[in-house]
Amino acid sequence: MAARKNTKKPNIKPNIAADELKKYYREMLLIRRFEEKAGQLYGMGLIGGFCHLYIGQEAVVVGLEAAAEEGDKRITSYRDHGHMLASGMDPNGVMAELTGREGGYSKGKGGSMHMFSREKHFYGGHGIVGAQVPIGAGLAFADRYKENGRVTFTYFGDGASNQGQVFETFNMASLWQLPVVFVIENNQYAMGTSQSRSTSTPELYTRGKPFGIPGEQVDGMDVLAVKEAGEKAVAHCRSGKGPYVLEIMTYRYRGHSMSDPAKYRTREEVQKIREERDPIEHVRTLLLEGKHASEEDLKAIDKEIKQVVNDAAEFSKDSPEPALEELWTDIYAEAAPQNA
Ligand SMILES: Cc1ncc(C[n+]2csc(CCOP(=O)(O)OP(=O)(O)O)c2C)c(N)n1
Ligand SMILES: [Mg+2]
Repeated sequence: MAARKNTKKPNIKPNIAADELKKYYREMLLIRRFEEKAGQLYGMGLIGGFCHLYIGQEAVVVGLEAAAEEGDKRITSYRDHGHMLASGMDPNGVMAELTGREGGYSKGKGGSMHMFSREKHFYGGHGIVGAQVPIGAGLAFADRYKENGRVTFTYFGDGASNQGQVFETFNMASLWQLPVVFVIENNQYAMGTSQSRSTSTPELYTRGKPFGIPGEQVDGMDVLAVKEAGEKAVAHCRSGKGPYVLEIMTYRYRGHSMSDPAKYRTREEVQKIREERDPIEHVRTLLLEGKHASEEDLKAIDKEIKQVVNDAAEFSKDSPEPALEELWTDIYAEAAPQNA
């Protein structure tokens, strides 16, 4: 990433209320602390299988959720815990699923990459790179068909953006003017492959251009910039003009998954971005320097979030593992969903 140094004097735009900024601070902090706890539980052997953490990328999902309205949908890859929390899913249910417990969103049978919530319009959690992109267009197709004014946020990575099915989807989404925001979370790496080693044209926001889809690159370490771009994209989709591409420049601090030794980048690279570009620190500075919150106010928020995350871990430990008979349930749908 062109790690731009944050030299600008913090300034809250007049249309951003301090309460709103505190809300984003709280939401980003929840994701970070939740992910740190998930990392710890993984280390203790309480989470098994794959686990991809979202630490560093929090402003992307929080900014876009701020631009969403009730009933809008979201779908993403395996790096999905942040999206679930930002959509309002219960941290207890997410953590219990990570630890394979009955109280989890998929009754402990899905794990990190396989959680869904129709109530919060969250459609997963997909382990096959790029697979969620056509599905996201399908969700938008249903909304277009029903003429209900809803928009679908379809998230995918810089690596996934080189997949063939993404271009097929762009073509159809544009042809049918589907209300879908294609969100490319450009964290610059696809597992151990940097973008410069894998991608012929790094300007991913232009990838929709051959299909007539407008696109924009956004600073993903600035929650307000993400929100603003999200609002523009959503307005475009909702007004019936078809899809929109947002390439959001971000960075993941942890390895690709818990088993990644991260030999493809230096510690200094990570450290530099953490120090100069951290999205949570950015909002913290805005709040403090703008005198919209005191150190004590922020400490109180930290304490509150820590409690929510500890409670989620406790809830998970207390929840039993699924019974053996559960192996034979939830295999076939009982009825096709009508009003998803
Ligand atoms: C079709 C397919 N190919 C390869 C993989 C292995 N794989 C898992 S994640 C990943 C990298 C994807 O990177 P990116 O899209 O940038 O997302 P990020 O992990 O950075 O969020 C790969 C190659 C897979 N799961 N599915
Ligand atoms: Mg990536």
